[in-house]
Amino acid sequence: MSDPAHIAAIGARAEVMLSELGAISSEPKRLVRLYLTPEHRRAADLIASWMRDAGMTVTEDALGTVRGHWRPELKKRLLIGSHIDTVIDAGKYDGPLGVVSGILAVRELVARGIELPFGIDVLAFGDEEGSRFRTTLAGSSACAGVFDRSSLAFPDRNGISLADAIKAYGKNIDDIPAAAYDPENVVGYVEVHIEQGPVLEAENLPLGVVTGIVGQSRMRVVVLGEAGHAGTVPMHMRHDALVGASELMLLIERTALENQDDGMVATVGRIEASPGATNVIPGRVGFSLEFRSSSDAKRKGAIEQIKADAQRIGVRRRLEFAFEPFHETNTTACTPSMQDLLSEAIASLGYKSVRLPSGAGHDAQVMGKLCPMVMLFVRCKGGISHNPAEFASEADMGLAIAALVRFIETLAANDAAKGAA
Ligand code: HGY
Ligand code: MN
Ligand code: MN
Repeated sequence: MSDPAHIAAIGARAEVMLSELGAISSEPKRLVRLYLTPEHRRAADLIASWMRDAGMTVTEDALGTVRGHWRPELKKRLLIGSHIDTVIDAGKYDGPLGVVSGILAVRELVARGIELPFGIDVLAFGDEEGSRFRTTLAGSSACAGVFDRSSLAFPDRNGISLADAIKAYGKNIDDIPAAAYDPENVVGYVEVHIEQGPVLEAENLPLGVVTGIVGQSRMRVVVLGEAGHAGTVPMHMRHDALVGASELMLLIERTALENQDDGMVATVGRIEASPGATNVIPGRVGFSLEFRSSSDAKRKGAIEQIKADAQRIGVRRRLEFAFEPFHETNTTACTPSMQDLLSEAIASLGYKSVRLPSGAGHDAQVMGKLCPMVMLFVRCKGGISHNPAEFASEADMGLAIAALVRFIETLAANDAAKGAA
């Protein structure tokens, strides 16, 4: 599969599919597709139809992951996947590119009548972003056998629990354990994803091989002070929860800036102050906080630092700070031998590639707990993502799918050679 016209045609097909999928949104003016919603159902049905057209049988597990099975009779499975949920006001490539790449790679294998010693499951996970519930990576966690059942109680903003949403979607939480793969039967997991960063574009390269995915800690911080009359409470007598939260946020930024050698980042993405009136001193603030770093120790150290800072602010301002963690994943290395196979596959197409870490989280992080895992990054314009301006070219997507097919062929040849040995 090195004919440039054929590769270009596959990239064009990917673009058509991603545009069709990208049109499935709960809002007319921006892309919002949340886990276990009617939009998730419509997207899952569209993807299932593509999988069947490509010659796969289709099932869905208890967490709504759509699974396309090619050569279901074979015990050994290569898993290819990514997520189909989105952030709020998303781009159309983050996630779906990995599912469409898997489907088009299987189409290519079928078209060429290629025999493999393993079957392929293409997996479309419904919850990687964590945009609806505080969970994240729910679908891949179930496949990897590490699903945290306590997250079933997590409510969405309307108070609907994950368990109730799963039931409303037509699934049964009792079937969650059955979603787990047996590691014995899994050859590995590979995920094609836009880079969501500037490196490949800066290097003028279409593709990159991911060395590892940074660890993340996500939590909710609640600040309790005292609501009061904005006009009558003197400044020195206030216990203003929003000012206290703001002071901590500047220290959060400083802590991340002091840890740049590990690429530490810290973000407060969402905040609410109550009672939320112009003339009332905020008595309660809640905000989301996440830290990421290539060093797990540094990341955990930074969180302890921030808790100590909060303690000091609390004493001085007579505020209480509570930290409610809800997501933790350690830095996960991609399997070196699979990285090499992916680099060779790209080289066989006549392209150089770089190896680079991922600052973004991915389903691959969890799948790495189940089996050997690797990710293929695709250049994206300006490194922009989690933004409707997100863009990957047809040419680069075509190359990614060609490299994926070549990767699968080499993996099969190595597997067969091992088996023959
Ligand atoms: O947040 C992330 O890194 C991913 O896009 N969910
Ligand atoms: Mn994302
Ligand atoms: Mn993603």
